[in-house]
Amino acid sequence: MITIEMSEVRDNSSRLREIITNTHLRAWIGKMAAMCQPDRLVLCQGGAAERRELFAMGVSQGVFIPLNQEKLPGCYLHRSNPNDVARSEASTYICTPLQAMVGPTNNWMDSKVAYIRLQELFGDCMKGRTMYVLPFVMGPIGSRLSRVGVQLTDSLYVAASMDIMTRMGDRALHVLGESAEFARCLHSVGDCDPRRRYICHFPLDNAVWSFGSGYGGNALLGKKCMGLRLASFQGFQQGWMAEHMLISGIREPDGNKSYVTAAFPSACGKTNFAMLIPPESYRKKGWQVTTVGDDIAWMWVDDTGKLRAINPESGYFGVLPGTSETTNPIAMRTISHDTIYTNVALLPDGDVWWEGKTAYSPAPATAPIVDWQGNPWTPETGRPAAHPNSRFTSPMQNNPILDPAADDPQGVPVTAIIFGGRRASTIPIVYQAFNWSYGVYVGASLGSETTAAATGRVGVVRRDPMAMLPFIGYNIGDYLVHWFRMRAKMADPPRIYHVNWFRRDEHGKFIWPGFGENIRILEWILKRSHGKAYAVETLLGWMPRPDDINLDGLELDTQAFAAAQRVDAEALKAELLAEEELFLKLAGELPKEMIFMRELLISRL
Ligand code: OXD
Ligand code: MN
Repeated sequence: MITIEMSEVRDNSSRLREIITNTHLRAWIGKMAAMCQPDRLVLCQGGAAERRELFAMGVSQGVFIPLNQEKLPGCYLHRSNPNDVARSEASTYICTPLQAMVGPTNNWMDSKVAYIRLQELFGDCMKGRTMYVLPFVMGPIGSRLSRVGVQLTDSLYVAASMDIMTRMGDRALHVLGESAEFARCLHSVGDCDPRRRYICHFPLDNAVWSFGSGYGGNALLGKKCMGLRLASFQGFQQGWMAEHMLISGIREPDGNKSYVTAAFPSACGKTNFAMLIPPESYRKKGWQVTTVGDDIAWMWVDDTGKLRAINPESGYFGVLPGTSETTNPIAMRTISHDTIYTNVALLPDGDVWWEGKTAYSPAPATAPIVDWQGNPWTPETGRPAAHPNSRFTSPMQNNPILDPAADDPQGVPVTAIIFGGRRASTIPIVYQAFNWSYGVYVGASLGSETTAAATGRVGVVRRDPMAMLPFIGYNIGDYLVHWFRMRAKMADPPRIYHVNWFRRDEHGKFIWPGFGENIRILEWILKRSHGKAYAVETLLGWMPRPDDINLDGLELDTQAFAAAQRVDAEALKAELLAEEELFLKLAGELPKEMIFMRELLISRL
């Protein structure tokens, strides 16, 4: 890292000109530093030594607590402000000159008004603080879709996290060269007052200004802000797609490997899916799953008409509660070293704990367990020890089943797109859309029970089109039209499916075992996509006959599976009425294909 004094910025010193040769970047940094008035700037260059230095600095400043370095080498605990523990959708804005550009599902602010309001907040906000300058690349270096961003932030936690989540440092400046094309990401934790929290996106300026939060998607601006909101708008303009999707490689026993992408709302199991270990009977036959990405896919159609995908990130920011040796052993290995733990409980021996890590709460030892807020904790307190949205930040290189193509600029070909929600009733375990247009309708009408990943009520069904509701950086009507139109570019479009691992029986018990056993459903999905499996036509789409899913070794028999696949016409009618909530909101913006698809479904009913 290189320290730059404010005087050098003011004078545009020759040293500064040597360090940052790009005139556009230097001018922008100068302007932002003049507004924020940090004591100094630190340019991050990336690399292992710098990462160690960032953690050492964080420890001395109390930002990071070193964990037991024998058990968890290179791991640190960070506690966020208790009022700052999830994405703040209510404080998230798309700022444009015209409200019509952002549509009915985004908070809008006039860009001029937003800049004035934000300039007031950012004015002098870094006095007494360091401004970290973080150049980064989203996407494998050299990919046609990769994009450079530069984040300015007063948070050391954010600097260390961006180093894990993105390709940060000198290589980004190298990719940028003398170009003016980079996402301008300005960030300050400010005083972390939720009333003064703004996450403002300026898609027309390729810029994000985020104030008042140091947490996750509000603060790591490469992720949701640039990787989804700005990128989805650029994709619309330039003919590609930025989606809230994992990317997985699946190798079948015959050695053929296919890639699927899957869109699930936040905290619905994308990371578990991306790190799936098939049960032993499948592994023995040669099935293997590998991870390309667990949260974001950028996709384009190549010269042969095939949809290809890259993961723009280089790390995982995953939910911890519920993650264990049984539910996700790959994640457990991934987070066993060189990982930031945020808002988990601290055990007396310097290990960490969260609800669901072990079947039982850790027994209190001689010293007390400390909860995510730093208070003594016992199971009797009745409070969770870890925050329900506590997270890990780990580099993808830690993942023992990382796909060899995860860093390939050419990306991977997409065979199937899977939409999924968390639904206790109504929606079967799996069905296939009849065609691309109906698949877009299926994705657009996706419903899911809300989780702790965003502030607000948990457990209510919300319409979450393509799992992108909080992340579409422009008008949702245009977004859906873009999805329909992408079909015309493709010679052989991916097949589209819907899954629901979360259906419950009349006793409230999950019917489908989930996790590694999901490979049984993926087996049918791949066979279907390659034209090698049967299906029956139903109201909702193509479904496997119960015999078409391998249930060997499961408690669930064919009859129970058939019950889990049942579509109740009355429940489906209620579902269609519930979709009305979204359709009404989109009135006037709704592409006509959506209305046709819905009418076809109603007529099948
Ligand atoms: C995430 C989210 O952090 O979707 O990935 O909230
Ligand atoms: Mn996400």
